Amino acid sequence: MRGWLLVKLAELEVEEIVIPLAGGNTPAVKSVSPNGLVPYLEHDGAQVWESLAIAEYCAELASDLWPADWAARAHARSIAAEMHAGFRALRLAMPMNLGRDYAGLGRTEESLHDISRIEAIWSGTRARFGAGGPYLFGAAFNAADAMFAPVVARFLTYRPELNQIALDYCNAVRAQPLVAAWYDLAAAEPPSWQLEKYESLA
Ligand SMILES: N[C@@H](CCC(=O)N[C@@H](CS)C(=O)NCC(=O)O)C(=O)O
Repeated sequence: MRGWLLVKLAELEVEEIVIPLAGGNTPAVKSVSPNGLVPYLEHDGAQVWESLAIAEYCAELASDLWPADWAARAHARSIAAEMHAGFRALRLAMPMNLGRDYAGLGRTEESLHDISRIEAIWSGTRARFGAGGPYLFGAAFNAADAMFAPVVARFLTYRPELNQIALDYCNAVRAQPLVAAWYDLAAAEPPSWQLEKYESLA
């Protein structure tokens, strides 16, 4: 989701190759991607993997993916890097599955700790840089928002208790046209792509 959003935001001309995941170690992914994971981008002779590296690559071609102000840009890079490297407990307890209703599931001590840190990041960023629009840095949905989009998707599926700032932010991200398009694409996936371990949680 992150890589796709970033490439779309930067309007790169790419051929999309969709590989149904096996839930880890998918052979078709391993055979094409250097780290054996998606997202993986090939563009104009460059090979880029890891979503944060894809964010930086896309921002070289579309500089407005990071905020123009240097302090805001530093903050955006910091929270994007924190997201990229962290929140493992949240990821494990609330596996991403769009459009499901798993309200109340996945609330472990560790995942709730991650969630409160995310609330603090979103509240602090919105308070300092978010005037003028619903996203982390205001009116433009940028690379930091794209990096947090899968967190939003988890919150919409598992519905942990969130403060109003986080709830409003989740709704704004869900309504963003590219995010909405990703949800539509996910809803259109054939049932054979679904993984039982993620479908049997409710
Ligand atoms: N740190 C990597 C994480 C990528 C990752 O975990 N990708 C998962 C899907 S979201 C994957 O490729 N899984 C392979 C599989 O399920 O076979 C990034 O940010 O790009």
